[in-house]
Amino acid sequence: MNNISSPPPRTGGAILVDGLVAQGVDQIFCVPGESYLAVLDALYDAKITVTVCRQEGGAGMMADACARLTGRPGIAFVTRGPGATNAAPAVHIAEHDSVPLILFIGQVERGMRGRGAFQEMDYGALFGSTAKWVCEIDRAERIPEILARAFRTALQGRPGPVVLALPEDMLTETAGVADAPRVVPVQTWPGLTQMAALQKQLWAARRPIAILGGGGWNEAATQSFARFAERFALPVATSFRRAMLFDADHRHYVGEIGIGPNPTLKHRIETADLVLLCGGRMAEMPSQGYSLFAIPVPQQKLVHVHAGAEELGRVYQPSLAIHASPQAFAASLESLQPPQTIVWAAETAAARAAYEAWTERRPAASTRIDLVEVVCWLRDNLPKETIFTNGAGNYAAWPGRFLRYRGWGTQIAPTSGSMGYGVPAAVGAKRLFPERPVIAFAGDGCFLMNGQEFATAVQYGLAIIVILIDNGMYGTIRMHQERHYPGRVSATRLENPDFAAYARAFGGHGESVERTEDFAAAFRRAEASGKPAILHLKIDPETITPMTTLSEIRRQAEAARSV
Ligand SMILES: Cc1ncc(C[n+]2csc(CCOP(=O)(O)OP(=O)(O)O)c2C)c(N)n1
Ligand SMILES: [Mg+2]
Repeated sequence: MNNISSPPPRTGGAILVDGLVAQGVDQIFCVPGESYLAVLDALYDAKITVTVCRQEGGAGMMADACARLTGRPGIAFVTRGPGATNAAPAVHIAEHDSVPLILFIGQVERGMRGRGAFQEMDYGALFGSTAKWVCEIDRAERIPEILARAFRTALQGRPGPVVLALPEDMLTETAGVADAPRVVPVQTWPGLTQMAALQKQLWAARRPIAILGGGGWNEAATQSFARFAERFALPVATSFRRAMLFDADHRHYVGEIGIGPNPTLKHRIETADLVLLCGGRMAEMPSQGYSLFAIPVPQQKLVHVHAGAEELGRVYQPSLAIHASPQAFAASLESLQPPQTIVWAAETAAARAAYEAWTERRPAASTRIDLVEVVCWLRDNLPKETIFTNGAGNYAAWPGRFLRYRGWGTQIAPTSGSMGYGVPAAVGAKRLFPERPVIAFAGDGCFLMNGQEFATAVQYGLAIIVILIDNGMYGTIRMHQERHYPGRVSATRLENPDFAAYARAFGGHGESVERTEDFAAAFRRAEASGKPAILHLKIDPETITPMTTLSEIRRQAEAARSV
């Protein structure tokens, strides 16, 4: 018997796209494939901005960047087999960095599955260890159910990636089903007992410090935490590449605990009597190779706040575990009362002074272009709302140390250390916020991993500015090589193109900058061009970190060998 109130039939492609609209999706990033033509067709009429990319890794990273800025799942569509494998880095990044991402993959027709059909793959096996959930939608009528669950899974608990495979013929079959309502993720609230225990531990502390990290924050949560830090005069550090969780200009901000941290900050955490770790996992990079806290029981009192119950006690057994999302926890902090006398107030001021000294401009280490000066110029001259992105490489140490990330939504950087992330992340961010300046830092190695997405920036008129830091090598690996195998340079040298000409060939603005004093004017010309731009900075390969040179690393390694 017909149900007279059932919605009119739609194709699977239309149900899916309407469902995305119902979830509030307004940006998707894709590389097309014949496996999901029905979705592309439904997008033709939809109120969704579609960005067609040059490689699926780039598409996934753009979606990931948008997710970091909106808090809603980033959406990428790719084709089966090679499209899916190309997108794998984005799924890994989203897993490591706790970013909600939904990757849709076209799949072979249902009746052909298991035959090894054209580009067929088992996505459960491929993404089984990285995605939070992998599912193949086998009937169009189940799309609303599975889509809603995908949004919930990506957003709830510890956020992360979900992969949905879409058999080609499922997308063309019709079903009369209604869209699921917009998912509002549940926030996990801390219990009153735990907040009271936290207050007690704070009142007993003499040298406390907070460390912010992880995913699932929003602007309001960062502001609530800042108010709490002010009321308690608490020093606040951020975890590896999570600097945007706390305004670097704030008098309680004391720096990032990541690669090559300020030694005084590291010491302060080591000698703290209470660490309030909020949202982060204290994985290998922030924990300095798992050496900062004793395992399994840290020497400091550790209050660990995390939205994923499975993360609490995963490595470190905390003195107080609080199963709460950053948003709920930050809101709950309003109820805590600071002690009448804050005994650590002078410590907070000292920690801030140490941060300021650490990030102070310093004399150029080389006569060639000086990255300290370049980054300090950017921090002094760009508006507060500027978004900075980067990928992985030693070049990222300069913005990591000398830039000031001034709050929510200003930094998009992979804690997973995935090269090639900075350029697509900048394209995604600029697509979302065309009015905000978006700057991508990239090494010569990093840039060419996804540099082709510069074409996407040109195609959509997205005037990102890439600061391309060229030392003619995979510098990070060369540094490790010199440490472990001094003088034996193997597979780390790069012969590079003229990157300024590359930018111009793509229809962008490109310039080489040879001297520090020419940077500011070149940057202003890049801005004024109104086009996506690359500023090609050929740095002295010797300046391998803000602290030391390649020759010095080699000399020390050789000296250590000869004793
Ligand atoms: C996708 C990926 N491949 C390889 C690595 C290993 N790796 C880390 S840094 C690095 C070199 C980065 O080179 P470049 O972008 O030129 O930056 P530099 O270190 O020279 O400043 C490599 C190969 C990685 N992190 N990610
Ligand atoms: Mg390099």
